Amino acid sequence: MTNLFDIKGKVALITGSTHGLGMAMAKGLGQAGATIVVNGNSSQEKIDTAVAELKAEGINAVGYKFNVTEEQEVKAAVQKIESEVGPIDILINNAGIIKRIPLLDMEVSDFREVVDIDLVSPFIVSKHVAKGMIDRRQGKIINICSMMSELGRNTVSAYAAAKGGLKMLTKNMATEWAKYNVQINGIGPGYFATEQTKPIRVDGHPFNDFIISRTPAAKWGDPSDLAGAAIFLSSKASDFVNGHILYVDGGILATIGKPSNEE
Ligand code: GCO
Repeated sequence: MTNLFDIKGKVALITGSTHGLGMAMAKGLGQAGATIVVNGNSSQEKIDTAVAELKAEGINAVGYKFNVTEEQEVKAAVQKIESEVGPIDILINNAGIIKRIPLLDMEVSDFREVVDIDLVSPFIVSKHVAKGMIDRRQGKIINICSMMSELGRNTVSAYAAAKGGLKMLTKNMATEWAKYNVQINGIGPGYFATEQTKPIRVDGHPFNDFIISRTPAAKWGDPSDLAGAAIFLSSKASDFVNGHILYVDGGILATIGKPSNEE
């Protein structure tokens, strides 16, 4: 029986993968044999450091600096990657930001910046990568959604609007592209221990205690917990899965939670 989860030799572009969940998924797919194309836009040094970290684990990795919100940069980068590395078999739209600001205090520019990076850029990057996947009649696109694709929370309205939209964009990509044997799905991470959540995760922070009580697994996720879902949605094992958001959340979305006096 062929290994349904075999992704050896596949080329995987992961946007925003110099750190955090993107780096964790890069390690997961890389350790499973994929060639990793690291992307970032902050600095070439961060990209080089991330590539070196992956190579130190025996992973075949290269890095490309481009701004995922600028279509001409994305178009040129995709062409460069596909000529220098090879056709992109797997695209993970991971790049994203969050701004924790109450709606009434949020500037329109802040709202637009979050939506631009978290929702519009997956559209831009997917549009240019999908063209080759459609021609080849094969490809995997994974959009990194969120608990906020399903639930609201104080101060993260722009992020929730973007991640809710990304859930529906995922379903529409599947609607338009599945007939070309391209599978487009999402991963919805729960609350993970990353730099992005550090400000709300410190011991004694009320939100930290809340998440521990609200998560049936009673802990923050470790970024390495995402590798299995990423490998599944990048491999033959998910060839008939489309438009699905796979939540890796320790059970948060399964429950309304419990009173503080219950175990
Ligand atoms: C927050 C967190 C969340 C998580 C994740 C949950 O402020 O609520 O940062 O946004 O990072 O997106 O799925």
